[in-house]
Amino acid sequence: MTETGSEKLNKFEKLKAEKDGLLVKQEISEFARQGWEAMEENDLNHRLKWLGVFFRPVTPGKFMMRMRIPNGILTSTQMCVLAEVIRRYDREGSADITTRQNIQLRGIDFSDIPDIFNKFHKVGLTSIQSGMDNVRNITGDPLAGLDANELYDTRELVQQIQDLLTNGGEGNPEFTNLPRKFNIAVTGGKDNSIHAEINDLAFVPAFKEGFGFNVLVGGFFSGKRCEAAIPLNVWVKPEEVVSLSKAIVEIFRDHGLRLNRQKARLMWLIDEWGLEKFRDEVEKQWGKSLQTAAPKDEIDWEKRDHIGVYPQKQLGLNYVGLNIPVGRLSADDMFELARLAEVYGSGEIRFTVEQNAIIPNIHDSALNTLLTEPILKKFSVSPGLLMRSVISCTGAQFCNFALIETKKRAIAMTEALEEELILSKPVRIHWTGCPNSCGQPQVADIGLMGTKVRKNGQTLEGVDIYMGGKVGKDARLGTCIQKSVACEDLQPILKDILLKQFGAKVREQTAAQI
Ligand code: SRM
Ligand code: SF4
Repeated sequence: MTETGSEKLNKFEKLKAEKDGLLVKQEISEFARQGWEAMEENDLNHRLKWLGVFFRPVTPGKFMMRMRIPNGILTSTQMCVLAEVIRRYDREGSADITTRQNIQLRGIDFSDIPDIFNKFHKVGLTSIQSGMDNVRNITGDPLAGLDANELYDTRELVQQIQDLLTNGGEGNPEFTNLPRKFNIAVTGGKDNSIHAEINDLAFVPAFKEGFGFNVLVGGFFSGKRCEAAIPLNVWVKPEEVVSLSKAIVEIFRDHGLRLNRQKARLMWLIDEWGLEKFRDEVEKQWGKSLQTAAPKDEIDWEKRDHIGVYPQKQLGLNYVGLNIPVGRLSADDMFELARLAEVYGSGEIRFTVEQNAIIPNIHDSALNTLLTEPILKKFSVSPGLLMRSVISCTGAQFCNFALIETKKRAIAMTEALEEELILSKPVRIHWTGCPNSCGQPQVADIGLMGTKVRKNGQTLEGVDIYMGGKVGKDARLGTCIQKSVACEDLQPILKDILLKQFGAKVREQTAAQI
């Protein structure tokens, strides 16, 4: 059934129609003066997210701020500003690197928010339009401009798309009422380092008339349905990426389905129209003829995790990938990363979708000293083969959707398994606290999705186990292979999977054999 404007709107459509989310930007100083307790419910719970400010029902009064870090790249000055923000809140202040190469800040007092926005503004940071029905942080190749094998440096394109959609970070009312969230990724390397296949819109390198990108559309995860993106049969030149992104977001904004929020992501519109009509409408909106896709794309490599020390394309320079277990940072950690970037590199820090950090532009002569820095004990360049790949969403500590605690559990389980087993290769284990799949269990070697299980008459925290996710070349989504495992019973099950399917060996046995 096709939707019409006269049919009943869902509650989010109503609240957006009553007042656009971006309008709270004008009101934030007054809100902060009066206190969050005095705010109207929809402003507090929903519209603040248009500014990247999230009320956390789990920690009322302690807010989360979600930034936009295009291509996952920050300067050390920006990192210090973010660190200063959370330092005020002592132990309650923390930050997380997210699965979209981004940063979220926690423990924030509401009354400080106008001042924090001023601080962001001074150093070119923005948190605008990072939540609710907006385009999320735009991901790009974490090695852009560093990798000798890259085909295209994605940094400028990603920044241009963000600037267009957010009006240079100030907020753009043209794109603040989408039917639902929208994810965009641009990759210029051969290893699909940003999971193109799980974005609503992705550009992957491909040659036709010179270098350009094939376009994928409709990838998404939700509690109801998960789909890998499909080829739109379009190839564009780099200089066309921004305008095509705009046209596709406009199509989604103007025609995306809005009645049922569970069926509002782009793929549902593609289903309703069919891919051919969708492509035709994109062409009309773009106002130019679309070229058909290049016959093959250039995603030829297995995905790299960037942990370790690697030479850059610039002779004598290196990038160092640090493992930040489950992405969690304290203010001190952030100051320290900023210091390392300044002392040893060029004052730049990058994030990956694996919730890790990269410090680029380190001269050969500075490498050895950098590797003796104490923080590298915490954020290792050569972590265990499970720790280097573990990923976790926020989970019950701060997220009210969560069915289980994730981050602490992910670290404890990883440590316990590494103690028991010797691995011969990294195994990517992703934890996610509920079916929303922010921790992307479907792309993992082993994905763990939080659920509640009944055991001996009790309700316990548990997981559904996913396997078969493949990233990089020929990426595909994993599926659920076992449901409802209580977390207290999980370790031996994971051990068994690692032994039988990933070539792990029991530590004692190996020791005895030697
Ligand atoms: Fe997510 C909602 C955290 C990446 C699918 N996600 C949420 C909220 C905002 C729910 C809430 O209000 O509490 C979570 C905030 C919790 C908190 O306090 O941190 C949340 N999502 C995250 C992050 C922080 C997970 C992480 O630890 O890294 C990631 C932030 C990314 C960013 O910087 O913008 C995050 N979320 C994702 C991804 C992964 C990705 O983009 O590659 C997905 C699956 C991909 C996708 O969207 O297609 C994802 N989040 C969702 C969904 C399900 C969307 C749907 O169509 O149904 C929700 C729920 C919703 O939007 O209604 C959700
Ligand atoms: Fe929260 Fe669920 Fe997303 Fe985890 S997957 S951050 S629990 S919404």
